[in-house]
Amino acid sequence: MEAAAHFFVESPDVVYGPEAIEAQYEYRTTRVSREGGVLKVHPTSTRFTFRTARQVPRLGVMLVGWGGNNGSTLTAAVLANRLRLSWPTRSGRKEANYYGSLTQAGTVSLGLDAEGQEVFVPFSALLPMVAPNDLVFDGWDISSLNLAEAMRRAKVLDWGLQEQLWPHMEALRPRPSVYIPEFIAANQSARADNLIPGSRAQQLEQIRRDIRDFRSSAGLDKVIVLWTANTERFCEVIPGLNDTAENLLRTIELGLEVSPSTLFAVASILEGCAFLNGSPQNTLVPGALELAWQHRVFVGGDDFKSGQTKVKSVLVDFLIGSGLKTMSIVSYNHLGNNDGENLSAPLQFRSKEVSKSNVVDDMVQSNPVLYTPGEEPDHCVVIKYVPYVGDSKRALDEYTSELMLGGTNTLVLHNTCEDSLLAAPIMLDLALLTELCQRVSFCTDMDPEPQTFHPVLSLLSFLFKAPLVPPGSPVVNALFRQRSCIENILRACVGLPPQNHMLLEHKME
Ligand code: NAI
Ligand code: DG6
Repeated sequence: MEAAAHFFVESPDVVYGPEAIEAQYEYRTTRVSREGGVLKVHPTSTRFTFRTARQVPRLGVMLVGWGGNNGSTLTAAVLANRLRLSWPTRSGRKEANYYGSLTQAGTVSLGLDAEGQEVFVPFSALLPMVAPNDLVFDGWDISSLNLAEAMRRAKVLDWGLQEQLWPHMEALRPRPSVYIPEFIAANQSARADNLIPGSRAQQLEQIRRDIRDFRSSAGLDKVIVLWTANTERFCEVIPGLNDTAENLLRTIELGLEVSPSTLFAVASILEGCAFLNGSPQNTLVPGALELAWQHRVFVGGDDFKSGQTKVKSVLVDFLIGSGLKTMSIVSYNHLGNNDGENLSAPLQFRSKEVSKSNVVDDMVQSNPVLYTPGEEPDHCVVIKYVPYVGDSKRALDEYTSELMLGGTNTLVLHNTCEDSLLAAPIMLDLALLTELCQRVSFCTDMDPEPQTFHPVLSLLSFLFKAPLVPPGSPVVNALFRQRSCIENILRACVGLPPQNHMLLEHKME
């Protein structure tokens, strides 16, 4: 890879102005129509102008569930990188890095050099992005432990690293939060000692004050709010209660049923801050989505796609994409962290079961050669809480597919990893990519009025198990399609064609 991460696109279609990068881009795609049983495919072309503001803001990230394993680990990771920490372990000295982050540790190919070799740069070099080391953190937790104590409770990081981080994390203390016991497991009640009192409307106001306070006291240009608190049970979507923005706001005013996560989403939207949901529950009920649309605020979700599901969204894509008929997927995992304990309760497990189970739908539906309408593989998800293993999650998966002429192919996978060390870089990417999207606007020849991306930021699908998409938009779960979406949209913003992997230059005489 090139040592220098900076590059310029030399093209009459791309202008690097003092304030923005403007790129003319030809979006070539197809429309398909059905006429008398025949599919007609029409190539189409639309001219876009993308504009990306170059000024990178001072960005604050507020984590709901800051004192949890993910929250404390992400905060520690950014501090460890900023302070360039290294620490001894039994397998040698380790240095802080951002492995697992698409933007920080992933690369993209810019094309071929004079020798016909591909030139790669870090993903983060494609467009001006906030540097993770510059992020400022704050947040809420129903548990009052400071971030140093929370890091120790999480038992994720090596002791030598914890010791160095301790003085930097001790002063960080989560703000009180909203605790509504029926939404999370009863086994969480013991840590609920840091609570916002009052009615739902008063709690909403307090969250909004917290956001404003953080923004002004830390001198921030922007704040993004990310839910990384316990998985809640699903909230019923009921007409009149939470089906429209107006009804949802009235529900809060009247103190009717609303989940803590929805309360945080509403507060963020009303403060003009993007809200991202890292847990599986249906936080972004229709009323919250409508509110986001009304306020033109980005929302994204649901449920970080970290380990087992990431592999599933690669493996099943590979199997079905290769023409093998996957008929059974059995995913078992056990873990011993607080997330695991919360998920040992049936209603919270159910939220996770749903988000882990729907991740192959698009791949199955993409192949009518293998699957008749409505046919789908058996898909079983099991999660067990085993305290001893702590944050080290063990996942076992079995995929059974039909081969030609009656054959069977069974793949079995075993994966062990620190759950929070997979989740933290995903949280980082979510914040950085969302912030970047806030600086992108575009127009087309047909519609010269500048617009931004749809408030439901489906570009983040790569990072979520159950991606939220705008109404009517297809849900894509296949991991490399999701990655290509991000890469190609970022490339479009600097006037580069989509990555096509054809390498025709190397297929000619
Ligand atoms: P954790 O249980 O260690 O942390 C959650 C934190 O949220 C706790 O400190 C808890 O006190 C706090 N909390 C609970 N309700 C709250 C509320 N209403 N307001 C503020 N704080 C509240 O869990 P962990 O491991 O950090 O995971 C967080 C979430 O991310 C879970 O929902 C989990 O399912 C989800 N997730 C985790 C992944 C991973 O790989 N670690 C991947 C995908 C999702
Ligand atoms: C057990 O499944 C706990 C969960 O919170 C997961 O660790 C988390 O959702 C990550 O799941 P996955 O399937 O992306 O590894």
